[in-house]
Amino acid sequence: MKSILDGRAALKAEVDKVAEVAGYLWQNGWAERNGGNITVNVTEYVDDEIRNLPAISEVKQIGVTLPALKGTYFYCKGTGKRMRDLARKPMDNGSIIRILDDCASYVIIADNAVNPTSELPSHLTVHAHLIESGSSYKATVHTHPIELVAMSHNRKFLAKDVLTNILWSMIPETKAFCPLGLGVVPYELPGSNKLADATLKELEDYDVVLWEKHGVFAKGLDVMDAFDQIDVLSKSAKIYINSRAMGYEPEGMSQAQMKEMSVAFNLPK
Ligand code: 2HA
Ligand code: ZN
Repeated sequence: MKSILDGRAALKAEVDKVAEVAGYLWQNGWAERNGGNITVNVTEYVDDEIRNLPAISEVKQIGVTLPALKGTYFYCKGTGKRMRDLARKPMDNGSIIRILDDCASYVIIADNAVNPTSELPSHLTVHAHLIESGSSYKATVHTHPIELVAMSHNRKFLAKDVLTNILWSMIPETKAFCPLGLGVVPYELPGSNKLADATLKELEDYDVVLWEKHGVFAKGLDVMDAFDQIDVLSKSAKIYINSRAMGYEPEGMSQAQMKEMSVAFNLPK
């Protein structure tokens, strides 16, 4: 079957990265059933031929008006689709959409009429803010990492930057590769506007935010970058939990050692 990716190496490479990350999410046990979402702004890979492709769906409402998205295109995981299936067949379990000129509606253009994620309004709202702020970030990922979600069930970890400091102190790389730390969004109903608004606000200060008793939401330069930041935080959470399972509170790197990291790697915090 003909695909929009045929003969478009750069666009295909982006979708291939989504498929690779979807496989990692499944292998890590972070993506049960249809859990999680990925959206990527692929506008920079769109040529005139793509701009002229006919819609393969009716016009659908986003639910919000986002002027910054005029003329943009996104790869979106399909609603109800499984990450483990997307890993093998990204264009059967996701689709490419075109935002229409009213900035409030969209159509699917390729390859199949797979309806995008139910979380589309919140993902697109984040993308609109990224564009407005001149960010070069192009990807958003939502997933359910076991250890980080487990830690979100303890209220003492939810105060500002408590978890950030614990996770940074478990292994030097975590601060180097997730230099803004982990924001926290108190529990809200999945898919709700309240969850979207709280996430958007927290993403002003962090690249990854923890949704209490649910999962994480990350933004990144590309889907691999968003995944890597979740992965290093998750690694630290595993080290913390393994230490506790051996019967002790892990010592953690000292504040001086973490400061030394910040100077050596020119980190913002
Ligand atoms: O779309 O994980 O929270 C599946 C989800 C929503
Ligand atoms: Zn979820």
